[in-house]
Amino acid sequence: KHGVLTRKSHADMDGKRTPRGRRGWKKFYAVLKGMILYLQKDEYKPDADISEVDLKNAVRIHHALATCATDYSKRANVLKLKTSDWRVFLLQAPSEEEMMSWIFRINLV
Ligand code: I3P
Repeated sequence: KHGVLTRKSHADMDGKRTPRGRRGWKKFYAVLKGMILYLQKDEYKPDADISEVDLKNAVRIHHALATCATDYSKRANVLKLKTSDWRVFLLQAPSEEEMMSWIFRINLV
C-alpha cells in the first residue's frame, strides 16, 4: 500500500516526548512493504534505491499499534501509530477512507 501521509512525531524511543523544534508536521510519500513503513521524500518508484534519509525515516511496524487519533482534534483523518520501541507518530491521511485503510493494513502486520 502507498499514498501521501503527513507525519508529526509525538514521542521518541522509550516514550519520551519529542522535543520542540522536532514536533512539526511533514509530508511524505508512504510505502508499506513487509513490516516496514517507508516515509519517503519523493513518490514511490518500484526499482529506485532507497536513500539514506528515507531509510532513517522508515518505521518498523512489527508489534506496532495504529488507532484513530480521537484525542487529537486540530486536524482531520489523523491516526496514531505506537511502535514497539514506544515511539508515537501522528499520521494524517488525505481522507477518512485512507486513514481507515492505513490503520487496517498496519495492524494486519
Ligand atoms: C511544533 C509545531 C507543530 C505543533 C507543535 C509545536 O513546533 O508547531 O505544528 O503541533 O505543538 O511544538 P516545532 O516545529 O518547532 O517543533 P500542532 O500542529 O499539533 O499544534 P505541540 O508541542 O503542542 O505538539
